[in-house]
Amino acid sequence: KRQEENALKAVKQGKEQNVHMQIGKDHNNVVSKLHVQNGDNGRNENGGMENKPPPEAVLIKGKLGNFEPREPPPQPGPGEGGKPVYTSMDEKPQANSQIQQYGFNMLNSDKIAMNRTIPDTRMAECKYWHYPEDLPTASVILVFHNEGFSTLVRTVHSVINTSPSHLLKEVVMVDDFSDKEKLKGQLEEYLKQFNGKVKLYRNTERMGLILTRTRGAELATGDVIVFLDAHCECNRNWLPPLLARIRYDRKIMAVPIVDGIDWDNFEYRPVYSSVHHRGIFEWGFLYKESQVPKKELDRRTHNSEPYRSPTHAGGLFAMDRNYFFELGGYDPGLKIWGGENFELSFKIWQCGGSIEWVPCSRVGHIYRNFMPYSTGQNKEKIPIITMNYMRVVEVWLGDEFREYFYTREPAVRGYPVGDISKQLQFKKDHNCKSFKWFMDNVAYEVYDLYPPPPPNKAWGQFKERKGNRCWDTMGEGEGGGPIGAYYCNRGDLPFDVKGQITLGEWCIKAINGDTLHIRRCETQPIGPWDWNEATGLIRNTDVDKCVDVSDKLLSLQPCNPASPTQRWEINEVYTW
Ligand code: LR7
Ligand code: MN
Repeated sequence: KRQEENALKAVKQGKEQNVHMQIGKDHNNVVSKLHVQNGDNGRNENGGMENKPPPEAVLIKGKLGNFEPREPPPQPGPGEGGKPVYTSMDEKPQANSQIQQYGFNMLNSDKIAMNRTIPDTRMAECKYWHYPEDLPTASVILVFHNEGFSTLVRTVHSVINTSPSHLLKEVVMVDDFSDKEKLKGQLEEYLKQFNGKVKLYRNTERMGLILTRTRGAELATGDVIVFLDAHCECNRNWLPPLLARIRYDRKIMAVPIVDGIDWDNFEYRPVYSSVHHRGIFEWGFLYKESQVPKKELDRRTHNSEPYRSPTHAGGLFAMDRNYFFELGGYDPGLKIWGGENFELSFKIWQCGGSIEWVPCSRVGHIYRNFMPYSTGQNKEKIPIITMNYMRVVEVWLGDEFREYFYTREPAVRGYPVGDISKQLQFKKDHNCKSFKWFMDNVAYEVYDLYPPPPPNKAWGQFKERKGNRCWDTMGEGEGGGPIGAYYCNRGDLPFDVKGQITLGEWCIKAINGDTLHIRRCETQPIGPWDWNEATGLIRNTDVDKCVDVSDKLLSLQPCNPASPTQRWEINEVYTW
C-alpha cells in the first residue's frame, strides 16, 4: 500500500520512484519498458539511483488514474451513448444527396448532440494508469477539405471535452481551400464560443492533406502535435497516455487505437477489444492491420501497455513537434492523399525513432462509404497515390525491396518520381538504417502474411488472339462472382513465373475447376497457371484444363489448341 502511494507521488512529481520496475532494452539499447508497479515481483536492482529517467506511467489496480475524467453526463437525444441514428422514409432523398456530397449521412449527423457521450471502449485496466503531471502540451491539428459542418465541429467539441484543458494548448484548424459556403463565415462565427482556443487558418489554394498538415504543424505552438482527421470523436482520457510516451522518449510517435463510427447511422463501434493489432502493408503498399506478434506483446508486463508497430493508418497520431521537423516533416513531394503514413513511418524507424500504438488511447473515426473528392492523376494519368508510393519506394526501400513493389505495379516501373535528392541526402546525413533492417527487426511478420511476389513473366491485358475481347472483372471483386471477357479498355493482370495471375493484391482462381474468380492469393505463391506463348493456351495445371470464353464468361474447358476461344495473347500496351 505504502509502495503504491510512493509510486503515485513519484509519478505525479515526475520523479524517480524507489519501487519495483520492469526494465528492458529496446532496439536502441535504452531502457524502454514502462516502469510499472507490480507489487510483489522481486527486487528492483536499479532502484534508488539518482539521475535515472523518471517513471512515465504506473499502474495501480484499484486506484483510479490521476487524469481519469468523471463520467461525462448523458445528453438525451439521438445518437446518445454512441447508439445508431436512423433516417425516416421521408428523409431518404435528402439523406442520399448528403451522402453523395460528403460520404457521410449528414442528415443523421445533424440530429446528434455536439457533446454526445460515446461508450468507453478501453480495456478495463486503462482506468488505473497514473501518468506524470508534467506532460508536454499538445496542439491538435485538424486539416479539412469540404467536410460536413456538424461532423467537423463535433470533432472540435469532442477534443475540447475530452482533453485536460491545461494540456491542450490549442486546436489548429486548417481549411484546405474548401468551397462549401457553410465552412466560410458560419464556421468562423461558430468557433467564437471557444474563446480563442480554436484557431482557424485557410489555404489560398488546394494543397492536399499532406502539405496542409505540415502547414498546421508549422502554425502549432504546443510541444506535441496531434493530428486527427476532421471527423473524429475522442474517447475517455485519450490524450495523456499519448503524451506520456512522448515525454518518456521524444522519438516515439504515439498512435491511438482507431474505433469506427458508421458513415450512415453514426454508431460508435470498438475496433478491437483485447486482441492487439498493428499497422503493416502488402507489397503494393495497401495499408493492412494484423495481430501483434507474441514476441512484441511479451516485451510488456500489462496488456494495456503500448506496443511497437511498423506503421499506422495515417490520420491519427501524436509526435514531438520539434522531432517532426528534425525529420523534415512529410516529404513535400507527396501530393494530396496517400503514402505519407509510410513515408513518415519508414523515416522514423530507419532513422532512430519508433512507433507505438497505445491501447489506452482510443479515438473514433468516421469511415466514409466512398471518397467525396478526387485524389487526381498526374499528366500521364498515373494516379497521385501511386506516384506518392513510388517516391516512398524510391527513397526508403532500396534495390531488393523496391523490386517487390514494381512486381505489383509493373506499369509504372522506371517512371520519374521527381527530385528526391533531399530525401536521399537526409538518409545519409542521419545514418538511417536499411529497409532490410526494418523488415527483419520491426515488420518481420509481413513476410509471412505477404511473401515477396515472384517476378512477373508478363503483364498486360489477356486478349483473344482472334477477336477483340479482354479479360475483365465484370465488376466483381474479391470473393465475388465469375469474371469474363469484354471490351479491352481497362485493367492489367500480371502473370508471374510461379504461375499466379494477379489483380493488384488478389489472385485469379478457378473455383471447382470451373469459372474464374477473384480470390485471396496463396501464402506461398505457387501455381496453378501456365501460359504457353506459342499456342496461346492458358492452362490450369491443377485440373489440366484451359481458359475458354463463351458468351462473355470465362471458364475452364478441356484444352484444345485449335479452339479460337482458348487462344490468348498478353497485350502489354498499358494505358492508365
Ligand atoms: O485534399 C485534401 N485535403 C484535406 O485537408 C483531402 C483531405 N483533406 C483532409 C480531410 O478533410 C480529412 O480531415 O484530410 C483528412 C483525411 O482525409 P480523409 O478522411 O478523406 O482520409 P481517409 O480517412 O480516407 O484516409 C486515411 O489515409 C489518408 C492517406 O493519406 C490519411 O492519412 C488519412 O488521415 C487517413 N485516415 C485515417 O488514418 C483514419 C483512420 C483509418 C483509416 C482509413
Ligand atoms: Mn478520414
